[in-house]
Amino acid sequence: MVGSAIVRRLESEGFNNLLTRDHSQLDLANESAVAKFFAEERPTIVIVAAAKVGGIKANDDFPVEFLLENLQIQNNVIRSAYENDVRKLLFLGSSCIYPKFAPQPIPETALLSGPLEPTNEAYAIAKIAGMKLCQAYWHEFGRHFISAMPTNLYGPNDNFDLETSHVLAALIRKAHEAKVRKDQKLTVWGTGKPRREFLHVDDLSSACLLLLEKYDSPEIINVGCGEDISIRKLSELICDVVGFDGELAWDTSKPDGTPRKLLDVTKLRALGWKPAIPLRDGIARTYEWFRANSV
Ligand code: GFB
Repeated sequence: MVGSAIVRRLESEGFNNLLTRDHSQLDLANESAVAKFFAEERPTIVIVAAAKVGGIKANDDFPVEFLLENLQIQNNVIRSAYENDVRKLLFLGSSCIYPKFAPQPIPETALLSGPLEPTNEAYAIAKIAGMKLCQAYWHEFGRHFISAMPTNLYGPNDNFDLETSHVLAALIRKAHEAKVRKDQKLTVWGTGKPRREFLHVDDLSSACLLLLEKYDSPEIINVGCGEDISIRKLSELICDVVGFDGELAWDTSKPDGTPRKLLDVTKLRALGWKPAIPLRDGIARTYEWFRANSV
């Protein structure tokens, strides 16, 4: 989802010198394959958007894969970038790197100030290791490897699998299928009380370009829209956009995760960036994409 959005953005800006490989062409967890790719292609700028990602359940069920695969991917890519003299590298982390009970909105300084949310601890530890590796290359070798921490993302090419997806994609699918089946109710995980901040992936890609052009610091920088919404309100909004008018039921056997995750985006705003896609429009566009692309 993130990689394809960044490619769309770069192509629309006229870049015709992009080096991309999909998973079937290059396994980023394979150290020697990554080293060979970098040595042959010699990229000047690298964006590390590839990662093993998933929603709250996938993170909770597969901590080994989330920790190992992410460490492998980022270690291979970041080290190869160093060895092949990449001029600038952007590593994408996640807002889940911050402590479960971080102050809200969460400033970058909250990093490592308290315990993590247990459902995504493995993923968060991997992402923290990735940004620390970028900082280490900056401090030890003067490399301009920067790290951005995006909030919860959604948009075209999201994963709509109900077991492994994030909440927004899951609810689009659930509401659509409930509408088609003419169900009376739709079941949402948890209590509906947690609050999340959602950013359309096309807004993330515009922020990434701006950071590559204007941001030059080893300190992490948050990327978010600056507003959050409860899962209950999000569910109602999605049902409204999709056109499902049944009732919501709550499956409280499923975890809520962190109670609130709203990023402080003061640093990013100071660079002159703001999001362009309001949540309702973004959901409508993503629903259109889902209908056009789901089998
Ligand atoms: O999006 P989500 O899976 O991830 O869940 P997190 C957000 C909230 O939505 C949780 C609730 O409180 C879920 O219980 N929810 C309600 C649902 N219905 C559903 C549903 O059908 N599917 C899903 N998936 N959730 C992830 C982390 O945390 O956020 C990752 O696990 C990553 O590591 C990502 O950082 C951005 O926001 O809780």
